[in-house]
Amino acid sequence: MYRLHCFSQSGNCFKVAFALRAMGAPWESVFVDFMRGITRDPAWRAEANEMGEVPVLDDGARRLTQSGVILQYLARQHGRFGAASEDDALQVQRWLFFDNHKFTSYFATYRFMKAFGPQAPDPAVMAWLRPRVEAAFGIVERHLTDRPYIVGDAPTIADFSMCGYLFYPKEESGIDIAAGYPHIVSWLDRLRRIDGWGSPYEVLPGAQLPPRW
Ligand SMILES: N[C@@H](CCC(=O)N[C@@H](CS)C(=O)NCC(=O)O)C(=O)O
Repeated sequence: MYRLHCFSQSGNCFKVAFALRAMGAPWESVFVDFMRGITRDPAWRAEANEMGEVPVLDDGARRLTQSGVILQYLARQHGRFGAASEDDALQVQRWLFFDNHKFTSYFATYRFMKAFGPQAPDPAVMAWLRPRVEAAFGIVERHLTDRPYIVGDAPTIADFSMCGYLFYPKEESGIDIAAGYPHIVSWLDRLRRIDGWGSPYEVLPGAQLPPRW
């Protein structure tokens, strides 16, 4: 039984939860009260993750963090959603890095400030971030023009990683993906059809909160 330390607003946690469900792996959630600041508590950091981040996955005595590492571990353990060849494995890794640096990262930051930040977002910061979000989305939109999944002809952990924040309500980010990125929308429809898909607020623990700003 895996234990996933997580909370519902976290698309990084959703990446792992979706993969666990799609792989049919037994898991339970450990609710992390992120919104009340538990991950900034030195005791939590000492016990759970010195980086102050979720997801954290326990597999028995083994504790892993970083969604990209966890996804690669699960793909290896279960022989599912990995790559079909060595070249594809390199491509999966390439997209995981891009996702962590730019695609998830800029969008998740933008959404967090818009929906859950402690104060109203600074317009100058949002104006700086928005074109970076759009540039990353443009790259993925073009990539998906003539292929069904991020790598190869079947879903891989690269898809689980990159879709992590894209099933949340558009009001949270204020960015309407459906309006601007048709190939991303079709890809998300394909991912919704994978056995085990569920919406993040059904799959992860913790109440849905209305966007604050
Ligand atoms: N690259 C990390 C990012 C994890 C991450 O940023 N998680 C957020 C919650 S969604 C977090 O814990 N942030 C706390 C912080 O950045 O201090 C991953 O993919 O696991």
